[in-house]
Amino acid sequence: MTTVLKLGGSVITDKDRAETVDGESLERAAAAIADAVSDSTETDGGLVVVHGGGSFGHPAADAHGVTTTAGTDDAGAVTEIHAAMTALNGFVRRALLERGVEALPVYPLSLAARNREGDLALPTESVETMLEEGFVPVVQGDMVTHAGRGATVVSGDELVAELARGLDADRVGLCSTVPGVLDDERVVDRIDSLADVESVLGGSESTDVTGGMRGKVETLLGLETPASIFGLEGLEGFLAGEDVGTTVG
Ligand code: IP8
Repeated sequence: MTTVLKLGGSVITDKDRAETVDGESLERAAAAIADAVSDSTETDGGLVVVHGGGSFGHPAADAHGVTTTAGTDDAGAVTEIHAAMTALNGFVRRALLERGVEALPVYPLSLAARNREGDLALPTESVETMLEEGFVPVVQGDMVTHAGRGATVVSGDELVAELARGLDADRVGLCSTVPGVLDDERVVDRIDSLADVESVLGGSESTDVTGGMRGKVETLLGLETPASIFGLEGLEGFLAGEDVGTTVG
């Protein structure tokens, strides 16, 4: 069973304070991952952790006017945004390493690229070999070079989708700040098409250059593998193989 899990940037950072980790949430997520990696047969085929930008990547990208489609030719700007994400990647890996998880960093800037149509190419040999060797790859949302546009943002959600396809993953999970896609207070169990939930999918309140919940659902609907969106309280259950939160696709 190969699992791709995204830790939302807004889960592991304080989205309202620049470059600040939400220590309690990160510790909780790292503990759930460490338990799953040491105990659960669900993650026997390997676990890939992807993380979003939160208060690290998004303000940096916003300051340079860069999104997944608006690019920059300024290597300094690209490096600054990349460095913010690399700093967060370091916090995530440290929390995992402290719990005995053999976490290694994956930097899409040096690995992936977009063509003129904006399609992402992400070679997976490196991640595959990490998994075969028992490591847990920790992949950051990042900047990538983009044909004709310099470099653009690649969101953790896009990376999750590419990795799920490339690794033929069995399970995909997005750990978010909410317990699933919400219709008023109620968690929507299942989403099969965007039209089903158009009215309940709002934007994100904090600075988010990559599309909020609507973007997540859209990306996940394109996958063969059904994906779950859930909150931190659902992470242990997800890693134990349970259906938690909202299932998309
Ligand atoms: O939080 C964004 O990743 P996301 C990455 O998954 C950057 O959308 C660089 C802002």
